Amino acid sequence: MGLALLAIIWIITFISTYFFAAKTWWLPKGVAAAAPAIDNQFAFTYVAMGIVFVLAQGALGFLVWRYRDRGDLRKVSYSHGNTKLEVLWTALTAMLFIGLNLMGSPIWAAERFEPAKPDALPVEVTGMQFAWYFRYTGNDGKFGATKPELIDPSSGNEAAIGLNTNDPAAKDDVISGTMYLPVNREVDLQLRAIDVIHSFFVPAFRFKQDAVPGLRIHMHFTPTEIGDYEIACAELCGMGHYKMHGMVKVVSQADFEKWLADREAAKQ
Ligand SMILES: [Cu+2]
Repeated sequence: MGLALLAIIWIITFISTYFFAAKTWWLPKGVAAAAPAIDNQFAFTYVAMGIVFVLAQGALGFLVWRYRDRGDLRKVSYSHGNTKLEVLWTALTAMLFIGLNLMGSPIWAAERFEPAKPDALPVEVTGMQFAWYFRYTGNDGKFGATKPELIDPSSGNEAAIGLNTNDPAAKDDVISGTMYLPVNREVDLQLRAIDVIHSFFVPAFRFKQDAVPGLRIHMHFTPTEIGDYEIACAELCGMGHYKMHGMVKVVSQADFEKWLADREAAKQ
């Protein structure tokens, strides 16, 4: 019986490890400036945890077999554990956990807490059940005011985010259901949510941040490759959560300016 358990534990361990290892990479190609560092962190965590998993499951199978019922009638002695070993593996686990956090947090903190570059493009992202809206400042470089009482999700773009069209700064604001970004230019993102918590997730940018009602959260990142990338909501936000996705189109600076000018012209 002990041997059968050992075999089952080891077989499950090695088969599941094989399937994880055989799929060498789990994310789409990274196309943002911070992506290589995040991928390194991801790969390191993945391999370190894989080794821990295989060693722990290997030891479990071995010990199940080693201390199997041998059918003799000797009195069983109960062990209260081994303090030295417990201190050792608790310390090792803590080191791994805290170490991974220390390694990873500067990558995220740089996007979150360091200010964006002065020439960064300000883009406001508003999440609502169940759509994303993207707002650009227009020529004045300023976002117009919004008012909660003007929010009307059932109507078009401007009212959906509660834009106060009487504010002069709001006149040239461009609002879009698709995100356009110029390549290789930093984006100064401002995240808002109208109703519940959403999470703005662009796997290709390795970027994920909650959008929280009542907060304006600043983050910044730099897309590095022209292309279309998927946006998903990564926070279970209601019945329509599954369809709350969008596209970000990374284009050349010239194409971006043209798109913005066309949108601006369409407002006149
Ligand atoms: Cu959502």
